[in-house]
Amino acid sequence: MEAARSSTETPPIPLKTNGQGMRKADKLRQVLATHQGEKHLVVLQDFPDPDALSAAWSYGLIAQEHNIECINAYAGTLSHQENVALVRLTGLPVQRWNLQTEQRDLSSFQGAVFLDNQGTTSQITRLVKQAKLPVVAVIDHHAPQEDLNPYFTDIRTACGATATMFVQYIQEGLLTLDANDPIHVKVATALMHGLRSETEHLMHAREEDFQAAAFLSRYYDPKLLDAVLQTARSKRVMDVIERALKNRTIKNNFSVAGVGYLRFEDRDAIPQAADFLITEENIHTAVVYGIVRSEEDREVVSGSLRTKNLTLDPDEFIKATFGQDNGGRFYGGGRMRAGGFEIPIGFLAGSHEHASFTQLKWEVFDSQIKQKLARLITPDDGNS
Ligand SMILES: [Mn+2]
Repeated sequence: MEAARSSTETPPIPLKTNGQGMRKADKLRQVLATHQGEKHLVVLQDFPDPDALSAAWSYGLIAQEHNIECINAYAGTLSHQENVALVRLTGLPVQRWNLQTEQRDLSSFQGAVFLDNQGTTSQITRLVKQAKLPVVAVIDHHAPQEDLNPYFTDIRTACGATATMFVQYIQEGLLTLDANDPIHVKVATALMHGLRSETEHLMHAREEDFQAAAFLSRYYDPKLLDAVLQTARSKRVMDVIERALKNRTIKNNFSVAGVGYLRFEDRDAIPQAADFLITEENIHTAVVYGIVRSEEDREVVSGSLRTKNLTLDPDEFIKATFGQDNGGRFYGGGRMRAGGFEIPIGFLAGSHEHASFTQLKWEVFDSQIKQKLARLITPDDGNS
């Protein structure tokens, strides 16, 4: 342990070696120690999942050890029924910032933290940049996106979940869990949910994810986890899945479905529909997308990719399919077996007095996305 700690050489593979984890934990402790007494904004993706939520809660408790106060915020919606249940049942501290209707002043914060994302999937990133808020930490398992120039970085693309990374920090001594502390029991339950949901109920878990789950098994509350998992899908989510099923087109083992318009709150129906389409025989990859519309008429094309094909890298696939915007930012990215994208609709956003316009707008985006996808799904068509 001491040897790993005092060694200055960088290990060649930043993967699951414990040495790497140990060094990172020490580095994080150092960085937090130099920010004592500060208040940090923990930025979550617009549609935070259990992995992000549980990581944020753990980060807050770790930071508290250094007298740092954290506010966890997301600018979209807690969309999946299980996520709503997780937050309600555990009392997980998180705030929704509606940037369309309210002004947010970041002057009370001394730093920002990005967990389970690297800024590309949150509207709050823009505010952090405008306020020139120093980025204290980026901790994630998605492929590297834009460089936020943080004091501390830990990006492990081979890691099944950000929750796993936090369990390792805890095991390295950044936080001492107490099985009699009700908050710790709930955090452990949230982390268990985070890493389970991120690894298809441990089906795709690697050794370190299993080790993390084994560690959490000493602290978590199985009944509470069961209550979170028992949450039923809403009818609207079922309807989106039905639309995906009806609209899907299949080619070269890809299943692609546009589901039209859906409400912001139901955005998570898209990955759930993709999860469903991928269960069909001979399908290895599913892409589902729709136009998500908020009450304030903000619209974005939102999509999810799920794959069982080990040779398909979701991050590469999405970046190659949709490319970058004028500012050089990719429209999405991915991690193992999953990816997502968001394409702003800009000037065309919002409801229109003519229903035909709304229909036309969908058709334009739908056919453009299908065409871009087709280039990768059937690369030979049109090239010969
Ligand atoms: Mn994650």
